[in-house]
Amino acid sequence: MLPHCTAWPENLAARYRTAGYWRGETFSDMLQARIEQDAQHIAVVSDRHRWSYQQLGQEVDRLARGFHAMGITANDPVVVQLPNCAEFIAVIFALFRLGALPVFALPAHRQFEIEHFCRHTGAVAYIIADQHGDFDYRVLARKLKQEVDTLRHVLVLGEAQEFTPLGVMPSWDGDLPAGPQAGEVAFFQLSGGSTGTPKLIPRTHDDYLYSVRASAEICGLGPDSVYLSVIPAGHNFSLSSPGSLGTLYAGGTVVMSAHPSPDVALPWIAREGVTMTALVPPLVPVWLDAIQATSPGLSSLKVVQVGGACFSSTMANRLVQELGVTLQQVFGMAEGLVNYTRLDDPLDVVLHSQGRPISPDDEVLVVDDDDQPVAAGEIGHLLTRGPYTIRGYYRADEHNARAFTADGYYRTGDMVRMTPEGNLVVEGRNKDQINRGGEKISAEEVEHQLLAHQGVADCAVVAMPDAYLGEKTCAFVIRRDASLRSIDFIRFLRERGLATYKIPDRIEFVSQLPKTGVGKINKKLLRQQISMQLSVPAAMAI
Ligand code: OOB
Repeated sequence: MLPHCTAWPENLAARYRTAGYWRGETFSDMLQARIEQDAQHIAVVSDRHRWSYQQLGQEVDRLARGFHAMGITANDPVVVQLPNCAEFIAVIFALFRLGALPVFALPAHRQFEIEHFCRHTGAVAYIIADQHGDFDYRVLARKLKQEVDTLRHVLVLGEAQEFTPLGVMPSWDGDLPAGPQAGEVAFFQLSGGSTGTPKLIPRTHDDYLYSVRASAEICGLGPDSVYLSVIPAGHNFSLSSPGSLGTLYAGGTVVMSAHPSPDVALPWIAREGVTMTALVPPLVPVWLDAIQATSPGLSSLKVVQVGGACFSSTMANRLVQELGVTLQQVFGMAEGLVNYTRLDDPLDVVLHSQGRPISPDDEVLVVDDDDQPVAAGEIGHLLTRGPYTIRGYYRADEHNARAFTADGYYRTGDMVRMTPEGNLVVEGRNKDQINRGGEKISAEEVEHQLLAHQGVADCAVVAMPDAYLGEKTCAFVIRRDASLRSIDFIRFLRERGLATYKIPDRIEFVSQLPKTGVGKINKKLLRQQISMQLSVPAAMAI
């Protein structure tokens, strides 16, 4: 395995192979098999492309040859930050072909995060779109090229300016080197994180493809499936649960929506006969309202998955009643474990639980603070290990010692209970994180950034309730100078290049921070304080 990654113990690896989970198949093998099966079937559709499996294969080959000609080779990390588009799929399969390692950045990441990914992995290339939304990624690339020594190439989808256009790559007519082995790391996912810097998650072809294949089976995907990808394509949910990779595995069609808003995403459903899509909870009421207003033709849509953050059973019920679709709740994590309600589960299970693991070999423990199993049905910490759950983050020995138990269970940081039927219900969290409608924010990371401002004497970042996103971010700040206002700190964080979704939604100035008995900041109290404050109408607040 790649250095600084933790392999599964050999006895378990052997068992996962014997059980048929790890089949020695790489992503390139998978695509090749689909091309041989039905070359003319449509594989990927987006604003500008409509590629059959054969055309996708040709595009992957063209890109792989271009990357190779540029000197990108096996185990070279490549930060990929593309919006949802057909090229995203072609780029990652081209990198997989060479054994280069995509790092799946989110379109919302900015200089702070991208620079960290580049430095931490020693990335040799950065692949972007020229612009997306109101952001010009070339400006960011220009700064990065100056800062990061290892970064040799910037490849741009669209107007490349001084960089290399993805559309016109150097060519290589010779043989390409042999591809990677299935046991090797294929790419890095990103952790939502609860520490100072986002952690990188190494996933192998073997382990990821198992989760992809099993997810496609659980979700009943086949060649007739048309999957609409609306949340960022590199996120574990839209990539593999079953996502675009699961759809390609099943020989179906992936439709890439450049934006999740209903005006962009909904027209695809009737146009392409979309059968399945995946949403984060805040999108559900927005879509439902838009559907009521415009009643687009949605008869093809059979399954809507919702996951990434807590989803209220009231909204779940509304979704089922108003759309007449099958809802599937998905509780997953980029580190591995993914739980699904099954398509034939009774409505009660679908509305009130987050489902059960993919694999019979997913080991799931619900434990107390001393890692002892709680009584059946009680709430506890969720620990897990299994055939597609990592054993360690990349280059993070110190953190790994805390994030995993001695016998290799990943501490998810989620508080759950298990129903008598074996379904998990997410009851809360014991990680220092804000889940802003599915976007995860490490409180510590934002605190570090705020503390870099000379005017901040101390601070604490916590979640506050929000009717639309579920949670938003509130920073309690002790400022050194009373003339400093919220906008000064927000501007400071923006200028440091922190992703917009991590910028606190609210800053409360305080003269001290409450402490626990052992002298740590009492975040529980701060969370209570801000939620009480928010529930009191402003005129009544003292
Ligand atoms: C997905 O992956 P990540 O890595 O962005 O976030 C994982 C964390 C979980 O540990 C949990 O805290 C939270 O997100 N979460 C949920 C949830 N699904 C994820 N909390 C409550 N209810 C749910 N249904 O978010 C992810 C990865 C694959 C599939 C789906 C989601």
